[in-house]
Amino acid sequence: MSESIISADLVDTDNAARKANLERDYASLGERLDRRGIAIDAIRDKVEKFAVAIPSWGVGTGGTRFARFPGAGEPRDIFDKIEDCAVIQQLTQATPTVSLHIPWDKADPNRLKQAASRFGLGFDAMNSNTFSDARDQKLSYKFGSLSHADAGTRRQAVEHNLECIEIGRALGSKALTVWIGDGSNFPGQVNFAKAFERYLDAMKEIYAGLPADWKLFSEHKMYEPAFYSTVVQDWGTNYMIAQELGDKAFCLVDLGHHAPNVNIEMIVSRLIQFKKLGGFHFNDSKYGDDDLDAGSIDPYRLFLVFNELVDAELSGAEGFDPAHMLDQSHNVTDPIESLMLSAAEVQRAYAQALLVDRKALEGFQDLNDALMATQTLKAAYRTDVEPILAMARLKTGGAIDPVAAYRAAGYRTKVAAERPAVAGGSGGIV
Ligand SMILES: [Mn+2]
Repeated sequence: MSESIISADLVDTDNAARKANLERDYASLGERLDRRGIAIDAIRDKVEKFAVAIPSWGVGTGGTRFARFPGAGEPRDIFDKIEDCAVIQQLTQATPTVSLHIPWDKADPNRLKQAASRFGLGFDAMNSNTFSDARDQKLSYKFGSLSHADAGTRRQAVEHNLECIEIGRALGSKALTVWIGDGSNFPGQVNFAKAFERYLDAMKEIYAGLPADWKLFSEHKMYEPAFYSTVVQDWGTNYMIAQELGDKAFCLVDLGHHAPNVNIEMIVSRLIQFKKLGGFHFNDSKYGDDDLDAGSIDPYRLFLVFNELVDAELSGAEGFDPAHMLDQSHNVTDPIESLMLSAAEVQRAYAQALLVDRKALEGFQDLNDALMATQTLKAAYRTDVEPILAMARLKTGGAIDPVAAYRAAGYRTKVAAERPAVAGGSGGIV
């Protein structure tokens, strides 16, 4: 039995005050879904099993290149971060794993394992960092890492990734995510082809160090920190990388790493079709890589992404098993509250996508009935599935209203007293 950080009695009391209304709302939604030929309990079962990983760096306050305004009671180290992740999991029952970033979260693997298992948490993909210089690092990544012109710098970056795999092995992780900041700020600064060649050679060395049951995720990003060209700039380049490396290499789609208006759901479909979709970093954006909370700006786009995922799931697409993780930066909210709500937003998009009448949709597509086809998607998207999400949480031991229970518990005030503010701290947007 794993430990709970928030008192179970407090969660029970909060749930008890909301349970009768939830049961009425659930029954009413169940009756309406039944008319559409959908069994509400079957949808709830699937939502209960749906999980999204928490990035360790997400529980700290983020920042922009202008400033970072630390919040109260910020985690001081990875062990504080694991406790914050445990709170999120306790109240949402949707986030059973934590994704570590090395070297930010470097610690004795046995201690890390113990700390996580105390709360029943596991470890998701490992993340390497060759986009900033660690203290005592011999060679700088100012001008790149895996694609750097200097062989010694590339070697150092490869070895760091191999070390991440070693740490991950000890923790029971099964994947390495590689995102690099390599690129250029001026036309002519870098030879595109040579830089990509060097990157591929370096990635092949990392791939060779991958255990048989691991996956390697490469993550594309259009711009930033390089503002003219980026080595792994889009899904096309990412697909070439995964193809070049082999069967254990997959593309990771971070929703914020695309130009505005790019049709991300279509990218997802293509990657599924060619068996190279590795997983997601969920977040939302208005202008660029804003790293806002998942579903906060364009929940319909999130739904359309899940429409593709559910289509693949229901059609039994071969090898389809994408990883789900949140990757967002919290500048003005309590990160724990944002992450709890974002996990629910991802589940909401999944639940809504499960409601799409796929047989009807296919019929309208065959008849070229564009209006009814799009209305079929809208009918699913318009359905308020909140009672399904809340019931899934209640049934699995979480909170009907996670933010209300969290605030009632006074967790932030408590940790603010125990964790004195530290200057700087490790943040980061990847
Ligand atoms: Mn990311």
